[in-house]
Amino acid sequence: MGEELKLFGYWSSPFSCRVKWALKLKGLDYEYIEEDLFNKSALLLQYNPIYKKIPVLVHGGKPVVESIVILQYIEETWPENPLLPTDPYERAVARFWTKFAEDKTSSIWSMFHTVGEKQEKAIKGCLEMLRTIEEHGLGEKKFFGGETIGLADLAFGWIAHWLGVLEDLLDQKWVDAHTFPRLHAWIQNFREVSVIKENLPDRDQMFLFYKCRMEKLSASASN
Ligand SMILES: N[C@@H](CCC(=O)N[C@@H](CS)C(=O)NCC(=O)O)C(=O)O
Repeated sequence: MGEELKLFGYWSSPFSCRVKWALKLKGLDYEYIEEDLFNKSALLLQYNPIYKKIPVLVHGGKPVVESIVILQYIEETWPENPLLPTDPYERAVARFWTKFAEDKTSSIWSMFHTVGEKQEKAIKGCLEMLRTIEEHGLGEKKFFGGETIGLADLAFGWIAHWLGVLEDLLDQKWVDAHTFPRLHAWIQNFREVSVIKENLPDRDQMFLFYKCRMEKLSASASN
């Protein structure tokens, strides 16, 4: 299929980064359109009328929404440089962890969108999730699906970058080589992949972005 590819995204969104990484791992050319989430474009609303969220991938004029659905669409449409193992059992395992990442997203994401007690609760939930990944998800493998980066790794990508920004903001350290040795090694492996390394949002910009957001949340919570 030689049709035009467009990605509607937002610079700091781990959901749009997942899609960007997948497109680049597949070596696909696409046009990136940065959305203003505070003043959404008519096109975004037209393409994603149900959730009105980014990311949206538009392929030959047809929109695909929801980041994990988009990743699966990309994998099925462009099977070269596969994001899933070939063995059916290994595929099922990789899909399980992708689903696990998706199922936990909203509770994890609330760490970035709450303050005070709610945030502490969300952090506790996140640490439990990280413990599950540490004990059951990675084993001795470099990535979730084996020796090469795949779907589940992209789904957990926020752990490798966004979580560290939150640690800095709250002046806490949750993931290190001692507490989460496998996860810590996975973070290094993930960040070493050149497509990932070259396509992570700027850390200082993210720090300021989330700092500002949390200050606003704290101010409205105390009013
Ligand atoms: N489940 C969605 C989540 C996407 C999402 O939450 N996108 C946010 C940006 S990080 C968004 O568009 N927010 C705009 C809004 O909620 O109005 C996915 O995986 O694509």
